[in-house]
Amino acid sequence: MKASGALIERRNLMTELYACVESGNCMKPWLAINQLGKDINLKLVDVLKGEQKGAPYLAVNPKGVVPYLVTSEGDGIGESNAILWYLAEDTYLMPQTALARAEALQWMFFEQTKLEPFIAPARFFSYIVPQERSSHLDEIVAWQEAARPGLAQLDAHLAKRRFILEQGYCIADIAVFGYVHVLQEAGLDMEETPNIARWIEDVSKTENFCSLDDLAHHALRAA
Ligand SMILES: N[C@@H](CCC(=O)N[C@@H](CS)C(=O)NCC(=O)O)C(=O)O
Repeated sequence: MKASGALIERRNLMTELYACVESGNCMKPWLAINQLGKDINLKLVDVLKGEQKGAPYLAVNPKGVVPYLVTSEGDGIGESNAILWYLAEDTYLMPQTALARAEALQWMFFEQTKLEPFIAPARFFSYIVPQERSSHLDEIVAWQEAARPGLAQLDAHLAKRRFILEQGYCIADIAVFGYVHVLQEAGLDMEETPNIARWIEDVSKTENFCSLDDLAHHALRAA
């Protein structure tokens, strides 16, 4: 698949990551890029201003969401966890065996089905646009309730190992970290999940770790 429009002509340029600030999904590829020391041009898309649905960005990614990676050959990749998979190829962030890769995928799908769909909107209306919180109170409570079983499963899993996979830190940690590390901003209580709290500390200490704030600072400088 080639990125549409003008990008088809833009081959052999620097790889570009289109991202917005304050997004756990956008933080994932940004963290992997930094930990792998890859040279990438970060392009800020302001979703609060609706830039993701404007013609210039739709020419890059017709799906109108971020994150989105455009490779130096003009190929476009959407979905944060698919981008992670692409970036991690042949690096230490990719699990080494077929079984471990399958386990990583299992947690990456888990993140997109049991955690992110509930933590992200609860956080959005509680933390990103708090002025809209009061008109979404019932939904926020429902999202918080829906997130709890997945968080409990993750917490029980992390009681037995330091990182998500036995072999150590990998893209599954990055995928799950994106929104789980900001669960308090979604109004969820970290004290209910002490093993997740410990794992967040451990991920935050990995080499060349960078936070959501780092992404925001870099994006705003690049804009
Ligand atoms: N499952 C996708 C979710 C992408 C997504 O919903 N991105 C949000 C930002 S975190 C977005 O672009 N929202 C703006 C919109 O939907 O218009 C992923 O993991 O990349």
